[in-house]
Amino acid sequence: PSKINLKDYKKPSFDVETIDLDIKLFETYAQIDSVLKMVRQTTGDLVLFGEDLELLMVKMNGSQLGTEDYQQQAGKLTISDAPNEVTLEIQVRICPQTNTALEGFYMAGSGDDTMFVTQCEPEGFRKITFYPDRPDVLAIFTTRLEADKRYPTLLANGNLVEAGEVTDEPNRHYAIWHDPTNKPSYLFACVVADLDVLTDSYKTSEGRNVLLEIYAKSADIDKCDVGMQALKDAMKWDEVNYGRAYDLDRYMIVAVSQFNMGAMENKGLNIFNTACVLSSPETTTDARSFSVKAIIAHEYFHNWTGNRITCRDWFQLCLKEGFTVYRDQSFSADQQSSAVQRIDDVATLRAHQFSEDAGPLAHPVRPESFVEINNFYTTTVYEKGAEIVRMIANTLGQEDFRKGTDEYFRRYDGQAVTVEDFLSALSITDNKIEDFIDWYRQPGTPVVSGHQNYDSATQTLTITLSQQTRHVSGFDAPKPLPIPVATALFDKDSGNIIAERMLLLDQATQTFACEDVASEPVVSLLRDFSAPVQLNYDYQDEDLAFLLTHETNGFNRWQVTQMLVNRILLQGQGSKSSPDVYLQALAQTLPRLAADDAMLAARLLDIPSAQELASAINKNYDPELIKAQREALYQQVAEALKDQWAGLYEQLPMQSYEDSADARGTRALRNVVLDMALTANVNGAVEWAEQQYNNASCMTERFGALKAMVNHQVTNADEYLADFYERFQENDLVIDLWFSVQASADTVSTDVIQSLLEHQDFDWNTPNRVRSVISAFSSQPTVLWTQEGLEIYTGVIKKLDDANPVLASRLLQTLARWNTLVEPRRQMAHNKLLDLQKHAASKHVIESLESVLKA
Ligand code: HT7
Ligand code: ZN
Repeated sequence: PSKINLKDYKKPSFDVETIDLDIKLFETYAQIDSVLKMVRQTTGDLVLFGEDLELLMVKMNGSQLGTEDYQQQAGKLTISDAPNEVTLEIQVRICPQTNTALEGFYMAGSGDDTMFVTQCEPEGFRKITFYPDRPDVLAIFTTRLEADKRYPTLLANGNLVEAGEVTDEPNRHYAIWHDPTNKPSYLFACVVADLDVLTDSYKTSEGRNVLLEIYAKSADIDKCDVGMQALKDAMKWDEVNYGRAYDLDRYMIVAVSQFNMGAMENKGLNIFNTACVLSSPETTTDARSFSVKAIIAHEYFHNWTGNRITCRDWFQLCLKEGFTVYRDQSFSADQQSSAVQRIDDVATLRAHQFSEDAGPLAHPVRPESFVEINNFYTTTVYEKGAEIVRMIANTLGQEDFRKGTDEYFRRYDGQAVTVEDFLSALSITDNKIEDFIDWYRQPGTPVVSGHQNYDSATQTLTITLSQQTRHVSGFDAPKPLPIPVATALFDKDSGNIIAERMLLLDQATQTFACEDVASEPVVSLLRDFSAPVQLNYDYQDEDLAFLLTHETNGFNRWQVTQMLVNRILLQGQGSKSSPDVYLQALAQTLPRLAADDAMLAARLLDIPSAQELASAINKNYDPELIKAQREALYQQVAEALKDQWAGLYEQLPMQSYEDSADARGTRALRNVVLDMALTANVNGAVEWAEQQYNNASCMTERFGALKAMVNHQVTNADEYLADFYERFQENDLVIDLWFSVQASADTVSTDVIQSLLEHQDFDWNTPNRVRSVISAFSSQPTVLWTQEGLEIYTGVIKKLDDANPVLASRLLQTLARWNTLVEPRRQMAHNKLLDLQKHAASKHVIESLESVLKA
């Protein structure tokens, strides 16, 4: 497969002014007729992309073209010497009924329960018809949909213009939709289905009355209220915080159970994975429900950051994704404790992005080349991309950042632009942020090391910081990046902050002097995680314990516990700390915090995941050792605080369900306490779990109890699993939880995984179900990295490679860190990957394997 390079970007020779699409869906195929009005922009051939299409007819300016009039090869249809104004009429046939890749136009569901939906980002539109399917070609779309009346719901982007019966065909009907906004083809969407709808409305700050609709299967329509409220909250939030109002009269969301990712921001017609839009207390955990709200907001925010201002090419993906993730994180921070939001965002970044950046899949936030763009919807593009926007926003300050974003929207509305355009608009008040471009270009996580020196004679504290980024092969030698390090000095006696500063580390090594410091303070660095870096500061354990008690901001307190835990757990990797200081500090902090902020208290008991710990180990990573150390520390915490669990559990009684931050905090902490109590064998803890399961008012309580019982292998765990299955067997999303709690159990074996894969409810065509077993299983490295574990895992990739390459390739990326394993696991993994390479078929899997194997 051939590589595409950022440096080779060329403007398209033709623009499309309008496209009229006529999509007729029949029993076994669909026929697509399109009319494209195109105008020449520059010299060159007229190029259309098309994949898996049966071309029936093509006419140019009224004349039918023969095969001698165009070339068709490698997914392109090329017409040389086309006139400057062209009307193309194209007729193709496609087969959505057999499209298992879930890209383009595909059928979801089976038997009598089917629906048809599209997924066009990034390059799915070319599987619907021939088209200049690239994000810098913007056009006005009119879409006619025609289908059997068995599918009453016919939706496309924009406004409904007309609907009715098809003449002489009593069982068929049609609808015509017109989207007045210029959009790239990746934002096209249509739906042919039989769905119910939840309706609401929103009046924008500009006075527009917007009809809001969430479409779902009738059995799920009662789970759409949370999403609807989140949509209205997001609309309001974007008006208040960015001055952005919605621009169409209708905003539709459709829930579909077979979907490769979370959701898609198609103009005026978002399509959502059911897991990311449906929510009800009885069936959805608090964590999931919170992420439903965040994803609804994320897709809504794309209307401005992505749809109205889009990407010039797919290398600029972070332009829309990084900024939109930053926006959804800020929205979520306004919906709950901002400290907890930051904790969760940073924990995700550290667990996934740091590990990606440390391995063979490391790439810049703006990649410079790719074979298959689907392989670059990564945590680096999304989450590290968001961190860069956050650093820029903090560097500019709230007011200037707002001026900059206003300028961005003013200057580029309706255009397809680049990261440089974004930075130039943001620089309107001050060009100090232009150096941040290097963050987009350079892969690898910088390591910031430092120490301090206090001179009592001059009352001066000097902090020396240096930065180092590993040289990722294939890229230029790394250069120093601008790293904002938010810093506070704490007086050791009073515990108060005596000075706060934002240090800008933009050279390899720098010294910062703080004057008039009466005695040596404890320095708190990288507060609120002011940059996506690893921090290695010369702390004593006692300094960290001090900060755990005195830090004013919840995020920073959590960060300190994580540093302590990492020092304890990564002893073999050169750090040395005893758990005593950590345990003492926890024992002191927890009781008060549990009463003040239960959610934060729950987070303070976090022990980094095996995956996060592994990301810091570059050689001889022994999954058994890390697991044993994690478990030992968990056990130590549970036992050190053993006397507190019963009291705490009682302090957090089960009450009737409420969706408030306090209630969610109580539920989160209660689940952690329950697990700790089971770990420490506290008397009666098994009964607490049983009662919590039986009397649960919501899924967070019920699932928390089930998970704890399964992980601790309590005697009746199997009965509870059976009960859970029975209660919820009609609900696919809950059955996903049932699969995942077993597949991710601390005690899971490959036999269990095998039997889950053979279960009657396992379904290879539903990514949620595949992930509920396979991704859950990959969270247990001691089982994954074995002969049998790898056999299963790579077997799944082989099986999906042809049917759903996007999913196969994403699952494969989880194996990227094989090269850091201790022998013989490393060799075993290497052999399995080489074997997979012999069978690899899709360019998605071929490209990912090539990168993974170059480790
Ligand atoms: N912009 C979307 C990214 C996306 C996607 C979504 C669903 C299925 C396949 C997809 N490929 C790419 C989602 C987002 O970031 O909002
Ligand atoms: Zn997005």
